Amino acid sequence: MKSKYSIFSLVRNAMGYHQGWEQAWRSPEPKPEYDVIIIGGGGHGLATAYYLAKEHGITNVAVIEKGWIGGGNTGRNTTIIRSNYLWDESARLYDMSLKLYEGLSQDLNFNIMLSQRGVLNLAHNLHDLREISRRVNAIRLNGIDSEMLSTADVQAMVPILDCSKNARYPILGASLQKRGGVARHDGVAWGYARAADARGIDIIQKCEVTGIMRDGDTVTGVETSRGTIKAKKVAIVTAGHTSHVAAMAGLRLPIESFPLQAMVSEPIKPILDCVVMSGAVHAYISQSDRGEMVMGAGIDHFISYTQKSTLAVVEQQMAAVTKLIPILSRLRLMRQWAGIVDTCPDASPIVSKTPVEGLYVNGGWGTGGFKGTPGSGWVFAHTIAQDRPHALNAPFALERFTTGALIDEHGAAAVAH
Ligand code: FAD
Ligand code: PYC
Repeated sequence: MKSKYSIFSLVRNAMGYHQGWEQAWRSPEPKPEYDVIIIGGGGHGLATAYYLAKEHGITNVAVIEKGWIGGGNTGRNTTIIRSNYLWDESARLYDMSLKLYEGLSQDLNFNIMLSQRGVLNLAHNLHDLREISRRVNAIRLNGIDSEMLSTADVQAMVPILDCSKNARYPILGASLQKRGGVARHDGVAWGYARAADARGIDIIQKCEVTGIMRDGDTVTGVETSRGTIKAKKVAIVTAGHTSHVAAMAGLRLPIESFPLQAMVSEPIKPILDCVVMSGAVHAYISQSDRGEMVMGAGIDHFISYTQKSTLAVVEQQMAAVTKLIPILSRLRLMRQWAGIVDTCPDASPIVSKTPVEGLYVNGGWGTGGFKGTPGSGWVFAHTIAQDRPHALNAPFALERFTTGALIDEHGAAAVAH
């Protein structure tokens, strides 16, 4: 069959300043009322909308986004995907998410550029080595791929790492999850948006939720910068602003918000074909398909909503990264940015019903929610549709902060918090 996309149409489109381009999703006016309103058009909100339609046949749904879809943490993260979490509850949720990622391009008919290039976590001392091997064993007991590498294995896999005996950060070994890797973050948001729109979901951008309406203990809708919209159910999926938006409904959440910074270098030829993380030196690095070295740090040390990047983080970050991979000292940095991440006391997310009937919350994914996007959307859609959690997200309910059944994943969050 002859393709409608010839070289001439490519040139015409390139010169045409988007005129005549097919819209990937509609831009509808808000309706007066929906069955479900999802506040937040990041990956998690869009995935929730998609699975509400696909798995539960609920399509009278609006995703309300104050800026543009994917403009929050979804478009600011460093795209690392993995499921090497310690506890059974997390292992099940994150690995289900990874499995969804593995079929996502086909499911959405949109290339999310998943690249399972492997994720390495370095051990720099005996304590790291013991901790990492304990983790590898726990992960394997959950049926998830994970293995230990020796120093020689690490050196063979990443020749540019300084694995010498007198290195500033000696490398005694590493864990490897081969199924881990990266995916195109915008692609995930766009893919879900397109597929949700095709199933009738309204995606409403440049519309800020300014209030959540209640009648006694039941939610009734939202106030927005474009007027009041009624809804039978409202879902808060506003990473970075979860506690602030929940407070609009009178809820106080155990969440603190911090900036998390990352940066990329100028593009260079391929030199690194896996993801390298080091919890001990709070640094991680991968190479994007465009050739940029993508590097990130731990969270800033203070609570803030400023979303600013700082020189101190570049200095710390580059000091660590150039000791790990000395040849990078010749590179120029190109961009640096920050996102605001919501962290819970146990470094695990909240995917839950709330004490307000018809109000649901999905947040607190901290520094690690990109990998959770498909799984989070899937279980949250189930929770909203059935008004009860799925077995996979039941342990991540708000109640754990009163029962004490915390899921401490500080070690798995590793680099970041
Ligand atoms: P977001 O994409 O932030 O979406 C929330 C949306 O809500 C935003 O678009 C926002 O504009 C909107 N919103 C907020 N308030 C309102 C309102 N009042 N009305 C309407 N809309 C509102 N995770 C990983 O797994 N791997 C990584 O490598 C990784 N690296 C990271 C690096 C950095 C620098 C950062 C900042 C984060 C990183 N993360 C990573 C974490 C990950 O990005 C997040 O956990 C995840 O993207 C959260 O997705 P989300 O859809 O919940 O949030
Ligand atoms: O969760 O893998 C992760 C991660 C890496 C960098 C920030 N978060």
